[in-house]
Amino acid sequence: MNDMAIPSANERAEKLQGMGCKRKRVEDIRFTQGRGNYVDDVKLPGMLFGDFVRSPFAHARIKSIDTSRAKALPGVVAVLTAADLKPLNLHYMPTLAGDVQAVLADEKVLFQNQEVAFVIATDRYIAADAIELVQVEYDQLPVLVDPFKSMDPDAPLLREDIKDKMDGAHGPRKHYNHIFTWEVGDQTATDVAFENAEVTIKELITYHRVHPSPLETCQCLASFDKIKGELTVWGTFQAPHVVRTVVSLLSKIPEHKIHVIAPDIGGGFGNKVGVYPGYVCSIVASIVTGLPVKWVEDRVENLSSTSFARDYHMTTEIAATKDGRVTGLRVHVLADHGAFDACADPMKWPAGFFNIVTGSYDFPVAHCAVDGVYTNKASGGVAYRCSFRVTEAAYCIERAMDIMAQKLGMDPAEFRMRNFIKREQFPYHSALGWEYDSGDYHTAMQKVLDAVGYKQLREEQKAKQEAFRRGETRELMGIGVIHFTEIVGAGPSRNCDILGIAMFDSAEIRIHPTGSIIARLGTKSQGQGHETTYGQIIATELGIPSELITIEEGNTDTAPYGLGTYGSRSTPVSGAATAVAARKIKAKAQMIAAHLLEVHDDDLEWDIDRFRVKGNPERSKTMTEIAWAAYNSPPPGMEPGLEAVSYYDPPNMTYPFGAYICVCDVDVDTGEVKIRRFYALDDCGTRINPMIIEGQIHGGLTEAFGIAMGQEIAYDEDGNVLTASFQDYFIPTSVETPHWETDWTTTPSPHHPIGAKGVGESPNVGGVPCFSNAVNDAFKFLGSTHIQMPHDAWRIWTVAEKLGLHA
Ligand code: MCN
Ligand code: CUM
Repeated sequence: MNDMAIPSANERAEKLQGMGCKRKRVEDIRFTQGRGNYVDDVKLPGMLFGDFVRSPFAHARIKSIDTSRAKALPGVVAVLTAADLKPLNLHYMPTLAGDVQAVLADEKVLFQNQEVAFVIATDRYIAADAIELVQVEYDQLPVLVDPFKSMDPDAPLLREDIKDKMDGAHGPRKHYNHIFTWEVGDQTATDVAFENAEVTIKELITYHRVHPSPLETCQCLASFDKIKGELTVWGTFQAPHVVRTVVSLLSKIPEHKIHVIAPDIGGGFGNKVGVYPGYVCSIVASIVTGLPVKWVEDRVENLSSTSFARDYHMTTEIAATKDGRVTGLRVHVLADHGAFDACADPMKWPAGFFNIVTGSYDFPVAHCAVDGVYTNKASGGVAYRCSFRVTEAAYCIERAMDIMAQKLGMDPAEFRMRNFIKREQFPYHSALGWEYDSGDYHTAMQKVLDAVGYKQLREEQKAKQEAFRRGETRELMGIGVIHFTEIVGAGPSRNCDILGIAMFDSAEIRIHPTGSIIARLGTKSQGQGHETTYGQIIATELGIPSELITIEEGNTDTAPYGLGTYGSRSTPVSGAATAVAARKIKAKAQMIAAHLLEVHDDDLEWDIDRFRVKGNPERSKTMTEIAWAAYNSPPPGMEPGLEAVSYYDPPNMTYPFGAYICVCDVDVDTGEVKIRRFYALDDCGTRINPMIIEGQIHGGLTEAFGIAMGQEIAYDEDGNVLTASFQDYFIPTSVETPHWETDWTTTPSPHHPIGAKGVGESPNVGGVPCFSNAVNDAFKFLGSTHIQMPHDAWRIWTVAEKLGLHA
């Protein structure tokens, strides 16, 4: 080869558009032109439509269901009720949390808008008309809305189906409305720490009920081919392979005869992890009718019946010394799970990874207990950019650290700095059982404090407080400071499984003879940009330009088995599998190159996109040349082809972190909070695509803003859901959304092949406490310790009123 023909290293590296490049999102070419292919775009000949009859009551006995008028409507093909599903043993389905959930209400309903009957018609409008014709007679029962009353001796009995089952999926139940108690840490040592503490705080910190509300609702299309005995299901599934396995186990259809396809997904945010009655009913309806059956939720159904998030009531105590060292943490959580425990957690973790609640701080001892209870509300629990309850844990510890700093009379940033886990302590073993892989919290926090001019901000705040006291202004200034530690990337499979399915993940890479690539993964993008970023990992590992790499996900027939996308696990797990599979290919490529160059393998070195002979760099073979040879002239005795698959079981999770600061101004007369500045520094280890990371941060912060400042799934005392449309449920638009400033440090994960940690949920985990701390900080000098979220204008006005600021 002529060395004049070899472009410079820089030129070659740039051409790859590999890791670290702000490569534009390839999927956006179709999305921005309206050419995405979502479930509702899939249309099959003879397709029927299903729609649910739902309960108007939160708790009632079903006396009778009369479907005759609905069935008589022309175009109605069938109406399913629990009575039809019972003989198939499908009127209940297993939840991901070891409970069961009614597919169609059996004898009683347990929350408003619960599924009661499924109408199947030739047309979506006919189905909608027919549900009005199904007559259901109810006897109303006393409603249980307040989780603090769930375990009262005279509380209404909700789950008659399991009333005698006093041994739940996670140990003994204390009451008929109790689900589980989950405990971690050293209770005795923690009690001692509190007895000896110089200073303690205790506060009930509630993270209210919210909903992930992706723009595309949950939907599916089931098509059973009676001749072949094969079932194809298109659906909004964050974890398509899990759906296939579970459907096979429940339906007894052999797994190879089930094809699950998750096409483009219009946002998931955790809402599309769970299994919903709509999926089961469409599949049953297709098997019964022999025709394809589609089910598409509307907005009200999505907000009121599919998995909510949070609803954690966290009684939190910190023990500390007078000079501001934390000595113990004690948390008791009351978790409102609604009518069924349908939390999407790894099976052994009924409260997710809530035991990350010691956060970024070096607590010598801690104890945490969680009690899950039933109420007459929709089920669900873990969803919404949450990393399995890390959102709740981060909110809990970050509010509590502020409350303690206030009691100590210390600056909240300084108090955090004093208690951070130090860089040299990693890998760090937390009091509640985790091994944090890597971190450098002081550097991150200092960078943010310097960037925003923290000292000056505090001085300005002080001056404003004095001016407020003098009556010269009606505005209060708040500064929110937080530092979060995330835990993402489940497995390892020894700890983590879903319904017994171990949590690893996968990548398969195939290089074609001309040197272009198709790669398939076990994860499933819902907007995160996987088609762009996995290609970048492969480009850097294999020296083939990103534009020559197609990334495919979501078809269980072609993708290797994987557990899907949630808990920001794609990069930590499938990203690692991608690098490992690429390295397997590279090892074979090296042997081929050695053969072509007639040297020993060891005499070769990798150079961006080729192997070259050590000490003789003009002698080289590019990956493209090697690919051709792999098929057409492999070394004697070597199999042709150039491909590899990796099933990657991570040795540990990854622990991304970040330091955020929010500055706000509160108008005490209107209750309005203006976000003046929001500065977010994230560390997710090695960064694959800085632009996509920034997009993830912007999106997650916007959702955090929504949650902290107004979103709430609220119920009245009769269990009517009050916020089941976008008129009542706050979705920030560009008008309300603050300006975001982003920054980063890079602390690679030591156990991940490319050092990357997940990032998709970080901004929500850190964002919510940061907004809340800012609002709380504004009122602190007036003696307020903790204001519950959401911080919308009327609630803030009420706080000001109670503090006597309107006199
Ligand atoms: N990334 C990167 N470098 C890193 C880490 C991540 O460039 N060190 C990139 C990844 O390549 C990927 C994106 O950032 O393109 C997110 O990666 P990761 O953190 O691994 O998270 P997942 O891909 O597993 O996404 C899941 C996460 C979750 S759990 C929720 S909930 C959420 C989120 O992503 N839902 C989203 N972000 C979302 N973004 C959109 N647009 N839509 C959703 O539904
Ligand atoms: Cu918890 S929401 Mo995401 O894990 O799909």
